[in-house]
Amino acid sequence: MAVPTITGNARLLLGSAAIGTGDNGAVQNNQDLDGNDRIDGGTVDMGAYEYNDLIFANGFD
Ligand SMILES: [Ca+2]
Repeated sequence: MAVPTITGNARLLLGSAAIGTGDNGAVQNNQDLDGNDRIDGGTVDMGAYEYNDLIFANGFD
């Protein structure tokens, strides 16, 4: 059986529909795959990475 693989960059971009649309109740780690806070802006983002805009490092996203 083939195992799915991912190549490339799966980080979210500004304007992504995945930003702020995750389920905070499903979060199992305090950090994303980059080691950043898993919940930024009050609601987790969908996917393995939390969107982090350095301009809004104070919590807005
Ligand atoms: Ca977020």
